[in-house]
Amino acid sequence: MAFVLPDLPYAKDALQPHMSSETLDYHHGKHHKAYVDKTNGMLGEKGLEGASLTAVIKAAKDKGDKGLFNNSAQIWNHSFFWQCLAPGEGQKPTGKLADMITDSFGGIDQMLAKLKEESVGHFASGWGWLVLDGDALKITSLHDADTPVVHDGMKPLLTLDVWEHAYYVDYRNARPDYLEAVIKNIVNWDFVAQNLDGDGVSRADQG
Ligand code: MN3
Repeated sequence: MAFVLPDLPYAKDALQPHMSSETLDYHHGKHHKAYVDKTNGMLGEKGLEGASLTAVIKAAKDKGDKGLFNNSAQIWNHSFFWQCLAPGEGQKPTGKLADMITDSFGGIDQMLAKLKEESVGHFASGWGWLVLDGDALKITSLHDADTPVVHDGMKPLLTLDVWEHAYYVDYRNARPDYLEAVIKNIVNWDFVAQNLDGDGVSRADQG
């Protein structure tokens, strides 16, 4: 069965002014869709028809198949990323997640500053991540299409796309301004908290 482009979990104009409908037209409708189409076009020749998305990503990694890995991993990364966002203003972590953040980083603002610093500082294309590493919260970044799906023990909680296509329409080259707006306003902290169960990988899987 072919993989599909998942619908956005909100209207295309719902994240404005922080992320425009034009950005989502391109980022979801063109970039994310292209990863889906390219992956589907490769599954037959690779003998992977019927495999789940995460199984395809792991098989591509094991075989050193960069084309299949990059495209399939980007399906998963984007499917996870859209769920990490939600319409709103000034949304903040609450409850157990907030307590864990304070224990690990000294406070929510300190964690958000560290997440922004890591994501701004990632050279060229990649993804900023808040993950569970064992039972501890950790901020890291992964390059290009690299994904927690292929890192044992790295359980994804939140990701931020720092490829230029994520911000060029709205912020031109100003990656820090994009990250400031997203981190301070439209993160879906309920989704992030849900992923504390360690099952974040399954929430962007399909097939
Ligand atoms: Mn992207």
